[in-house]
Amino acid sequence: MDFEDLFNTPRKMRIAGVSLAFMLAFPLYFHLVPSLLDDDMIGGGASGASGNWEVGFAETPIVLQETQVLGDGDTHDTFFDVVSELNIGYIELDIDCNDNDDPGPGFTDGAEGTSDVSGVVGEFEDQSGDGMCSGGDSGFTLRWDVTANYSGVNITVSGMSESEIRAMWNDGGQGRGTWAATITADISSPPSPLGSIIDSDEEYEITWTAMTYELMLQPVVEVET
Ligand SMILES: [Ca+2]
Ligand SMILES: [Ca+2]
Repeated sequence: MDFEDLFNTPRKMRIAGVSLAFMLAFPLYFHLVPSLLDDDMIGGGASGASGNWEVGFAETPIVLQETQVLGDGDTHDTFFDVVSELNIGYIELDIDCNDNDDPGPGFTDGAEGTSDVSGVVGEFEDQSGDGMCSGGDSGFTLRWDVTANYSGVNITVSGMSESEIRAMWNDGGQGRGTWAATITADISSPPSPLGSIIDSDEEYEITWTAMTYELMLQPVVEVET
């Protein structure tokens, strides 16, 4: 079989062409793949490899909402029982109110509150807050990070293994139990010439949120050029 016999029909030429393509493609493939998955990613086992990662947070809020109408100086105790298999990013208590009972400006009602974290697993400090009932996102908000420095914003980390990342975004089983707070109403009424009370109360919307999340990890593959 001389050289010409290899290419003397269109079929043989096609086969020769395909063979040539594979001969070129395979070494190129095996040369390229190790650099795509560089040493950091293939060495050290699945959880021990360190490299660059996109870290995202798939958040699911657990929400409890209640509404209370309170007179001046009245208090209301509110409770939020938290159970979760997922990691908890933070716990938030938001009090909103909108005093529109007064005929003119001024005499806006307010809200005060103090937490009681004694029924919660973990090291949490009690907080207190207050704010005016001027509508929108008024009132006040208390927040506790259960996962340290939790923001829920996607970031890229470098030089860390998957297990190190999972250890960093972890609530350590804290934040479960009963979160509690006492809300106190501060009602302000304009003077009335007839001796009647124009504004005697306010409606407080109480919203507890436990923001749970699942880590979304994606290795960043850097193609060397
Ligand atoms: Ca008022
Ligand atoms: Ca009012």
